[in-house]
Amino acid sequence: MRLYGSDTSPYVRKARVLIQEKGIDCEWVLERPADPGGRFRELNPLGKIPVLERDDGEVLFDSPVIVEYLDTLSGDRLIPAEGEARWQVQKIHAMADGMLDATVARFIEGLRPEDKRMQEVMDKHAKKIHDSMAYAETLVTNRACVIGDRLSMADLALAVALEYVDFRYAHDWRSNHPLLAGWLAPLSQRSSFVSTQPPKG
Ligand SMILES: N[C@@H](CCC(=O)N[C@@H](CS)C(=O)NCC(=O)O)C(=O)O
Repeated sequence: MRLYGSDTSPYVRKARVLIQEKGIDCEWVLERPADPGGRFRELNPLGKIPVLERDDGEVLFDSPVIVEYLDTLSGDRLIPAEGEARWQVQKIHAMADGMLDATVARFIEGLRPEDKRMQEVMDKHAKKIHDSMAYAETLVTNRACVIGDRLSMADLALAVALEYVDFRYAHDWRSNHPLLAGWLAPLSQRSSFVSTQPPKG
């Protein structure tokens, strides 16, 4: 089984973190959308990463689909199969993905020449990020896990999103969200996070 994607994509990182957390046998193939060609383009008509190529030849894409499939392959489920916990975990997973979408969009707008850059667009995306952080701050009060008392995809996705904000929209969010900062710190030390950090520079 192979996972195609770059070392900077947070959507790819979600899958790589889950693969490590669950000890799944899956090869990571480094492919970047900025480079020409790439097997992922042959496999995904949307031309996006991550893409998962299974040993039976089937292909899966879009990170929520990939991580849910991988989660079924071994050990305890990080996305509960049923019950209220499933909906709560998937809600936070979706919010974290929305934070990623907003951070990517804000970053891309910021790359435009200054005279073409629209500040209101950047502010709109920044507000989504800040409001989601404030929402998450209410969930981590005195708790190690976002949903229930076990590590779940909600924790992994939210931690990936917060670290992606540090990567592409570096600013001091920790002063305004001290509980969230305290919750993230030990997760960032897990080997699944340390070994999938985006490259510096
Ligand atoms: N909803 C998708 C988003 C994936 C995505 O936007 N990936 C970016 C890299 S971070 C990409 O492949 N961009 C290239 C393109 O859109 O052409 C997912 O969760 O997998």
